[in-house]
Amino acid sequence: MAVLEDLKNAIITYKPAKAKEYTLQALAEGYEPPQILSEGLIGGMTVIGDKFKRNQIYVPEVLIAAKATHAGLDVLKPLLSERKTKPIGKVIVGTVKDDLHDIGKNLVAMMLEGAGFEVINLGVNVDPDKFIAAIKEYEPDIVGMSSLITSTLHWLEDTIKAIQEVGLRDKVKVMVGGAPVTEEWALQIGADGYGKDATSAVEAARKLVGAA
Ligand code: B1M
Repeated sequence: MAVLEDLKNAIITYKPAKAKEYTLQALAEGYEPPQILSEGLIGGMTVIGDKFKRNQIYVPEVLIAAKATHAGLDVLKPLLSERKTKPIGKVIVGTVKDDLHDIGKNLVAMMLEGAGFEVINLGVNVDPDKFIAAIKEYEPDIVGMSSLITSTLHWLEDTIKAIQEVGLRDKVKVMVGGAPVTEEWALQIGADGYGKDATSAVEAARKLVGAA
């Protein structure tokens, strides 16, 4: 467990190179990628989140911690997304307009890939038109949207409405998530699925494609 503690500390102490090194070391010591992810990377980012909330650290520090988290994620990504069979469904994911948070959304994307989905990641600050263009281009089974700040929550609803207005709503299932999103809100805005975290996002997606 020492290496996972070192990994967590590399994030808390803003050291991207060390985060990469300890992720590789944890793999070499035989830890499974999901455990490295949850105990090392998410563990570190949770501490950073608490400090940010209490104004003990500010945006620049959070950005370096996020960079450290991504350094570890880059190592784990190919392992988490290894797919041995035909995809069980196609998902496009994106963080909604005006929202730049992508760590959680990227985790969800990786876990979905690991569960056998083909994932098209549209990135951050994705406006409704971009979601619509991607639905037309990729014809996914599911559109997954992430919102991390209360001020961007409305874009979840606005994007669903926009998809409806262009007549594509019955062609795709919509799944939403992100820290301020609740299941109740998801239902209220007409989403088909909701994930509290990456694991429940995978469960929800499997249900939506009838694979659960
Ligand atoms: Co910002 N930020 N941030 N931030 N940031 C929060 C979200 C905040 C809660 C911090 C706080 O004040 N307490 C707060 C929002 C408050 C609110 O809405 N009421 C906040 C704020 C205010 C802001 C700015 C406005 C700050 C400013 O500039 N003054 C600004 C906004 C920028 C913008 O988006 N336009 C801002 C900026 C940033 C950074 C750029 C510095 C950085 C983002 C870097 C990046 O993502 N590349 C950042 C970060 C890192 C955070 C915190 C510290 C951590 C977020 C995170 O990565 N968590 C966050 C505080 C916190 O969460 N405690 C905070 C770890 C991640 C694994 O969890 O993202 O929740 P999460 O994802 C989970 C679930 O939510 C779920 O599964 C994931 C994995 O388990 N999930 C889904 C996510 N998407 C899903 C989709 C699904 C299903 C499940 O289906 C499709």
